[in-house]
Amino acid sequence: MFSGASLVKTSTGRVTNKAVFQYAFMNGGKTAGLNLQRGFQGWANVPMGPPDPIFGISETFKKDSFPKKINLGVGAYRDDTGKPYVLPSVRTAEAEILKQDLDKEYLPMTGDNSFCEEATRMAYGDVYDSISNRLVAAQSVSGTGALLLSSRFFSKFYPSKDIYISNPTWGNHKNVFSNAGLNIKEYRYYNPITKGLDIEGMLSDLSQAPNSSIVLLHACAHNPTGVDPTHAQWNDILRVVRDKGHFVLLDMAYQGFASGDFARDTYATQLFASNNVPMFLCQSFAKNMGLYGERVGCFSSLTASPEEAARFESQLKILVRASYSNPPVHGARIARFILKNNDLRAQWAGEVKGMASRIISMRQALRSILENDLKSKHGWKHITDQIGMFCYTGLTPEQVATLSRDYHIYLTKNGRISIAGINTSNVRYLAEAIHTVTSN
Ligand code: PLA
Repeated sequence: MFSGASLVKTSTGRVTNKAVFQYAFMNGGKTAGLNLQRGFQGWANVPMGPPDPIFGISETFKKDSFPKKINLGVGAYRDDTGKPYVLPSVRTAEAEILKQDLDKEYLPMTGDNSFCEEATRMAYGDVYDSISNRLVAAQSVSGTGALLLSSRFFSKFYPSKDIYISNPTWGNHKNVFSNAGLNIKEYRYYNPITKGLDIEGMLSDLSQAPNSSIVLLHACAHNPTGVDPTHAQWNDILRVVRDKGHFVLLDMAYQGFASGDFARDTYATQLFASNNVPMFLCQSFAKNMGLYGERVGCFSSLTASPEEAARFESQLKILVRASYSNPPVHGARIARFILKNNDLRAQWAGEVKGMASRIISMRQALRSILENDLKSKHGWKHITDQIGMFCYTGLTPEQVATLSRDYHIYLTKNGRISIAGINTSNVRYLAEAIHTVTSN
């Protein structure tokens, strides 16, 4: 590999010893074909990365030509014919917006303020009016974008760099926060034996975490487990968080999907906000408005005073400006239109209830076929106990692999299935496949 060093003396002399040495090293010493006029010689040092555990499944699914294939990987709602669903309220809002012949000017760095106001009012519910003068909100690039802003703010300004996430959690949490240089720590959350919440483990881990740690909590409809704390358990979590002075990051990607009712899903948000816990909230309208690819979300920070809010907002703008300058306009217009129009908003609430109900009926159908028709010797009560879009089935990675290889049924390796991908036409095929792979 030292052969690179002898190549330094070029006619132009522009290539440094170091650059040539690195290139020679990367190529195992082979320097043939080097264009010595250029400093950069290609991405030979970039290793092949693994496919995304969730979106990678959608790519594999698309390539599969088997007619009965089922995608239970990504949490994207499908109607009972298996088709993506654009909410009628969204269609109406879009048509009305089109009639207004609006321009395409830049939004402010914090986005559509009127959308942010409606979004946060919906998430903080009755508490909103008492906190609005010290709440800083910014339209974000959906829920992930809100998490990204959180991560950047923590890395720049928060004293502790330890973030506690539930075990298990949505896989991308780790990526977002470790990319920002934070240390990922886990707290116990799910008990595989009871298939429910390990509240003792969770409270104990949060108590043992250093004071002022960041704690990421799912506001409702926990992904991937479908297991949420009860109100009493949320109160216990609040107690520990306050005792320890932890900072709460609430990820709210599924408002409306836990109970079918937006207001009922705000328990955690209202609890922390009304107790003045320092917190960030990351909202997504991907699932509840079906605006997935439009990337509509809201980041908000509950600060201690209007003066602190002003300082926080000034830094948030600087962060946004350097990241993507300002957020996209179309999706936020749709969401704002629905949120500000009483009739359409009521219609939307009905549509979300409809999606939540169809998911519940698919949970019941899957469990019933497994238990009553196929007489599975395993217990499947957790399918109907768990809530939201997902069921954490308990299937092993091997069983998951068999399902995709032999049955063309795709789900994440951790055994999570998106119930929204099940319908009356495929539920029996799915149940039979699950029964077969769990019978051996
Ligand atoms: N937070 C949680 C807990 C999520 O489950 C998801 C999406 C997001 C945030 C981000 O969503 P957004 O950026 O689209 O608003 N989780 C999906 C999709 C639905 C994904 O992996 O990106 C999932 O299948 O888990």
